[in-house]
Amino acid sequence: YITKEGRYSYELALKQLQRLGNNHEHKILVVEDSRPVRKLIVAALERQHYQIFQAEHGEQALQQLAQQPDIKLMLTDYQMPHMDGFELIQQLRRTRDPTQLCIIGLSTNSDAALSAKFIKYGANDFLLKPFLHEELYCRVNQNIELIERMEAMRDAASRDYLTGLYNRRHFFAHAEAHYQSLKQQRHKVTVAVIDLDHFKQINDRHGHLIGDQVLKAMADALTTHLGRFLIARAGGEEFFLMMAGIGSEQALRLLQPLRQRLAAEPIMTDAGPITVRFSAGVSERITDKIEQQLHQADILLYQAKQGGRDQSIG
Ligand code: GH3
Ligand code: MG
Ligand code: MG
Ligand code: MG
Ligand code: MG
Repeated sequence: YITKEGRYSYELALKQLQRLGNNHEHKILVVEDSRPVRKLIVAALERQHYQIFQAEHGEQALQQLAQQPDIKLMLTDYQMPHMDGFELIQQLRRTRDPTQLCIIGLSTNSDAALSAKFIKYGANDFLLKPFLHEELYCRVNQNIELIERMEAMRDAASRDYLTGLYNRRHFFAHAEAHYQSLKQQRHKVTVAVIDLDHFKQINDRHGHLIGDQVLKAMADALTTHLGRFLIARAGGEEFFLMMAGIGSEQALRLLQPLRQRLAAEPIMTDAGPITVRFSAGVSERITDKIEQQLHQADILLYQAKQGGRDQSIG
């Protein structure tokens, strides 16, 4: 392994080896009509343990990507039969931005404008043929790292830091689109707003840290019992649930085991066992807008609180 300064580094080589362990998780598509060049690139990347897919031209590449939607990086030649590299990139960029698919263009020294053109059409990077294996690795690894970092950032932005559940923003961004497609398919959809009872007392009695432990345990219990639905921490000690394909009667039934479990098994905290109860408002689709349905669930939640808490109303 050669460092920036051109020296061999044992430490970097070791790091590189440790990275290789994860490379098999990454799928790379190599699009190149020249068989010898393609074989060369494929062999080099396979030595790095990446999962490699191949295509001889743009059309084949599109087929491969349709079959393997989790391919994250594509290396593509320019001149190819049927569909060239630019047309391929242009088509792909209509549906996949660089946070979903990284593209490295393969250009040649004979046309100096090619590299710039690749970038203009939407490639992230380019590689001049012929290239050293070392440069291929550097560019591929760097682009894979970039995509991983972007995925981590996207995930962090959509989750609640304390509980790891989706946050309010993700719920609305995701629920709205999903909501419309469920409506078109005439599927039922129910939302529930769940709020812990007298949670403030737990904080007041035991402190915020213990309150946090209770919130985490509640999130775990929600995931265990209702993990197949979209669950979000809406804020504080309030949670949203979007249950696709489920009516409100069934939703009320599905909340029962969670209620029973929380009543029967106190949450183990650093301040000892604490029993939590919750109130819930459950609303089946009434209008086109998820906000209105949530508002309806909120009204029912208020009724549940007024009616003595520890109950779900649908
Ligand atoms: P009710 O049964 O009417 O819902 O009563 P409640 O005490 O649960 O509701 P209230 O809205 O009065 O209090 C909610 C409390 O939740 C107040 C707030 O300090 C606390 N809280 C909000 N976010 C967090 C958090 O992230 N951690 C902790 N520990 N407490 C939080
Ligand atoms: Mg070619
Ligand atoms: Mg509460
Ligand atoms: Mg309250
Ligand atoms: Mg509340």
